[in-house]
Amino acid sequence: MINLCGFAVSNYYNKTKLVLLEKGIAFTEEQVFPSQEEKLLERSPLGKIPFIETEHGGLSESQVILEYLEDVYPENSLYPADNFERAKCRELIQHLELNVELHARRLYKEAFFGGVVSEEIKIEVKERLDIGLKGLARLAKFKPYIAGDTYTAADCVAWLHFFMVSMTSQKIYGTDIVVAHLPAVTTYMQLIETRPHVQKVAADRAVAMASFLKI
Ligand SMILES: N[C@@H](CCC(=O)N[C@@H](CS)C(=O)NCC(=O)O)C(=O)O
Repeated sequence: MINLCGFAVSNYYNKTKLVLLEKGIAFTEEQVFPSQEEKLLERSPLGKIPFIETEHGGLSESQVILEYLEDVYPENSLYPADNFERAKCRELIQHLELNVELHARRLYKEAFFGGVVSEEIKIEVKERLDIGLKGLARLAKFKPYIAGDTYTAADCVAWLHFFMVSMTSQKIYGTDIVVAHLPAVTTYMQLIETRPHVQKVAADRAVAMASFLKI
């Protein structure tokens, strides 16, 4: 049985959890917070979450976990069958994470944790987000799913990261930068949220956010 470690505020934890749920893989959840304590570093090399524990050992990095789950549990695949379409799906995920979410992440301290981010960083992050989201707008299909007519891993990732980036940009810039670049996103988010497993992850996230974050 897979043990998923982390906490339900984290979009990367929720990504892994949603994939496990959508694929119908049995798992347990263990609440773990990131830290640099040796006890955690023995389980997660950088002290980050999420990580999973399997009968073969531990695994970190949500995308690596996702790929592992696809390899070991090919049923209920979250990738298209065609090789090129699979690659396009992974391309979307990579752009979402490296060129959008990772930049927005620099603002989370002020958006969610009561900290302060300098004006300089806010300006720099806005520039990066504009470039990242413009690129994503060229790739995203919304027909009706982000990679085309099938629900894929890219939707699991997009739904989670769009939520965080939208909320962050509204708090920091007073405007929803995701909607500004991707007007179809509002209808898209509503469509994704009709899925029962998405609703379960959203409900758990709401409970976790209310207790952990100063929002
Ligand atoms: N690339 C990693 C990102 C994971 C990540 O950044 N997790 C955050 C929580 S959302 C964390 O553990 N942060 C603590 C830290 O950066 O030390 C993945 O995909 O799993």
